[in-house]
Amino acid sequence: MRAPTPDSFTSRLRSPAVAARVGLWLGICFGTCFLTGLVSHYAQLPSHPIPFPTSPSWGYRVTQGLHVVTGVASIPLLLVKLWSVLPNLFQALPSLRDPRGLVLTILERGSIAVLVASSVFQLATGVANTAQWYPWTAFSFRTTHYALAWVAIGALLVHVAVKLPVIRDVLTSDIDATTHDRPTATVAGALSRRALVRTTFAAAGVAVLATAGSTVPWLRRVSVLAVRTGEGPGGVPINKSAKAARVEEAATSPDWRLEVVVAGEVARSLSYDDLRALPQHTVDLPIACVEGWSAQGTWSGVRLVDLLTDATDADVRVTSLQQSGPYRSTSLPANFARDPRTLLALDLAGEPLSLDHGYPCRLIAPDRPGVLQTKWVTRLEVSA
Ligand SMILES: Nc1nc2c(c(=O)[nH]1)N[C@H]1C(S)=C(S)[C@@H](COP(=O)(O)O)O[C@H]1N2
Ligand SMILES: [Mo]
Repeated sequence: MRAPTPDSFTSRLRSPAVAARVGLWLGICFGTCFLTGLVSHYAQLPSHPIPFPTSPSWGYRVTQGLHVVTGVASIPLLLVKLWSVLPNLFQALPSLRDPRGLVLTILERGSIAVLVASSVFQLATGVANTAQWYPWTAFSFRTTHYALAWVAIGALLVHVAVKLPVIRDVLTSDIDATTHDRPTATVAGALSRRALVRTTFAAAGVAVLATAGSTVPWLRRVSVLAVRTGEGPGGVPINKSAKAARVEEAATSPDWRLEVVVAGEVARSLSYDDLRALPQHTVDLPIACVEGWSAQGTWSGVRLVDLLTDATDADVRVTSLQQSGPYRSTSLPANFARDPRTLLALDLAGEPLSLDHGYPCRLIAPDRPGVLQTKWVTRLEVSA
């Protein structure tokens, strides 16, 4: 059997006209996904050289929702894009008599190989993450997903730069123009180019609707693929349960105390009743999980800044009862610690927190990734 050549592919649909139209939207989705991913990565840094804003309180909810939605939309777009350019994979290399052409071709194809591999990796790990499925143990999701995002966007920029003349030409011509087609791409497909492009965009739209319900409440009913249904005590889903975190006993013990540590000394030690006796405040703030789901809650409790009375402008380490796991303890930047909306919440929707939502008390701060909204808090440490 002979390997195919580009001429073995005869469908008119596999054309630069289709590739560029689908590619344009893929590029828009990828770019949005990249930028919102940078926001998420920055928000999760333990301290911020430039403060991350605490307003609007729903900012991270929107950027992370967009991150997941544009990533999901990219999947059908990428599949059709790859299908439309498949013949190029079988292009012969220029001969050795044309060394310059050979080097350029290898560089260009190399950058495409990197682009395809990193894009597939980003989308696959991203989707696995939204499904809370972590099949990898050998690497940290966040570090790897972040590093490869730069690889993918770099390779994408090279690709667009190389193809710019063709892209510009086909996007400004009629979709059925044949100027840039391969000579053998002459057989009409089952549908027109316009119909293929429209079907692809529709598929991307359906993929978005099927997942966006984890962020957009009124879409919940159509989002068959949304992992989180919005169900849970107080209308907020539960991420990690008290049982899974192995804190059930410590969280319900009468010996539980909230310790406020300043300069290495325990400055205050408060019981649950002590916390209840302090002035209580109510805020409406979302939990916006990095995995893409989010939900608004009405939280009541003690303002964090009231607990830190004489503390300075320092970051605050928030530690839970959990003994292990990456989120047992988080760093709360100074501007978040001082925001009057940042609470150590005791209640959700007018009821004491359920054990799974972080009883006796949990952190809730505006515009903060869900992963850093520490539950089952037992210690606040002012670092400086
Ligand atoms: N101690 C502790 N706090 C935690 C977690 C955890 O694993 N341990 N998970 C975080 C994550 S990933 C999210 S999205 C929110 C979810 O809060 P909820 O379960 O109350 O919705 O809690 C955060 N707080
Ligand atoms: Mo999360």
